[in-house]
Amino acid sequence: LIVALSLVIFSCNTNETKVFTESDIQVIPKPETLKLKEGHFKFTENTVFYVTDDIQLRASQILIDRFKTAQGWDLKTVKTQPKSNFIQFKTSENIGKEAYKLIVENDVITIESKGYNGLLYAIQTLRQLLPTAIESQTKVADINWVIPNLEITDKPRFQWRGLMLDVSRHFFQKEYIKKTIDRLAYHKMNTLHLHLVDDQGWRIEIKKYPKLTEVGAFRVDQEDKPWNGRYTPELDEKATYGGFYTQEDIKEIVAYAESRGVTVVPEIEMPAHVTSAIASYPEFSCLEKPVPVPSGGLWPITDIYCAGKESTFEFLEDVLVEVMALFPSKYIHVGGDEATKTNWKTCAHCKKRMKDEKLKSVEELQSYFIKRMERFISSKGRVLIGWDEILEGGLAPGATVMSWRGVKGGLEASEQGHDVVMTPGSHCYFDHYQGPMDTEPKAWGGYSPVSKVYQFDPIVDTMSDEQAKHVLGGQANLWSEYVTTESHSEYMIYPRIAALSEALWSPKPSRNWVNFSSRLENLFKRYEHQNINYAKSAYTITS
Ligand code: TNX
Repeated sequence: LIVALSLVIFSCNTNETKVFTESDIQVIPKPETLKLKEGHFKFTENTVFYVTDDIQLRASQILIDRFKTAQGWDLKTVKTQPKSNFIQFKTSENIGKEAYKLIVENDVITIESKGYNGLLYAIQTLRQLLPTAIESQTKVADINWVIPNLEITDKPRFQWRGLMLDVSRHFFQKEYIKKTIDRLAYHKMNTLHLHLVDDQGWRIEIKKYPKLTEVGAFRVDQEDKPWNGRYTPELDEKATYGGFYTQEDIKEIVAYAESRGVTVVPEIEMPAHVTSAIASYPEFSCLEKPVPVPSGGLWPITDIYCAGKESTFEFLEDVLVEVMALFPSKYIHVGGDEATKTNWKTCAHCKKRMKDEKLKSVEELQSYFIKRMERFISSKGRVLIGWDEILEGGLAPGATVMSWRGVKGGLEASEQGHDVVMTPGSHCYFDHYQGPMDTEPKAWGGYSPVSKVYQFDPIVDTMSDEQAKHVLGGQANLWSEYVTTESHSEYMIYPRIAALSEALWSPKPSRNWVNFSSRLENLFKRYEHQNINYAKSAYTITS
């Protein structure tokens, strides 16, 4: 069979014989079907992109930029069909939203897709079919830019293929976010969830409440330090560590993501994990006492939003109005996790609310809180998504659940007919260790090496077909209590994201760890060209 699949290609430059076999095709995530054929296409200085609309032009630009940097070529786009040596595009209605077909022949490459993402993914596949030097950031010596003739049909298994970046515990610059978006698209991932609010920092400018960023975006210590919970005004004066995105920054990030086929989902935490907001506006908490913005991964923290006062809801609705104007995403994440409800039990406003609304427990009060936000968000035509704690005390009617405490929340929500995104800590927490603890940088705990991430399946065996239909996909979460720098963040993300991308994209029967890990070496070369500080510890893991 291998002999049958092997195709002899005579390199024009060197006259050397190059034999292509299926094992030379190292694309990650693995395409749905691939057929090697006889012959090859060779990119030259005269290769042109035949484009008939703007999105074809935009997608082509990605490859044009690569050839410009890596080879110094200025590949052209043309509007009339050339005779040979070109890439052409076809729009097809009989293909999925993110699907594509890629046909490589001697003189022409044809890309068929329905929408922008399919087109973009075909370009990313072409990039991965080319020699690794296509990723070079400097001009390389002349290379034989040959791709074997082939036919690929490809589409994602899941529609939600995400990564969450926690930019609260540690702040990451806009440029890093944009870089990460490029890399998500490279892995055919389509969702970037930004955790913009947590105890340790409020990271988005809200015009109506300027103190959220003036006060809430800065703290004294960068590192994880014990905090005594007492307010010391001198600390505020010294607060230097922090940062936030202006609304202009957000617009830039969202537009950039859109051009890379990535949706940015904002998370505005509530009712807990909000010390940064309470430090800015203590009146929205039950105790109304000033608190500093704490450092590190402290939990539990008892200061949360007051669920009794109307002003809290007015504040949150005002915030969400500004957030929704910036993020076109269908989903708006409201957190909802780990709310320590100690203060709610003694707060007069909360007690009155419980009485008025006939709520029997503080869990029901949290459910009331989230249901109110869900009504507001759905009245604006958006969908509320929250961590699986939003199930407690009753799930809001239109809510989608992000299952993080294992898959239990996902099972329960899908059983109730709600959509879910699976992100169990066991496989999807990129703040966990990925190699031996004594040689890896300090991590949150847990052990999720690349091989384990690869085993992830958002569909749980015990799910009915009906439940499985509610599984939108999966996501990795990189909490940043211990992740202080961009290079450390990269270290935690790559190559685990490659394993996740294949788990979420490729047909389940084609999943094979040995085969995947044999393709990793090639990806690592590409990461090196892209200056990504990937975790080399993945090398040592073979099973
Ligand atoms: C739990 S996952 C949290 C985060 C922490 C994380 C550490 C979730 C919804 N909440 O606040 O950063 O654990 O792994």
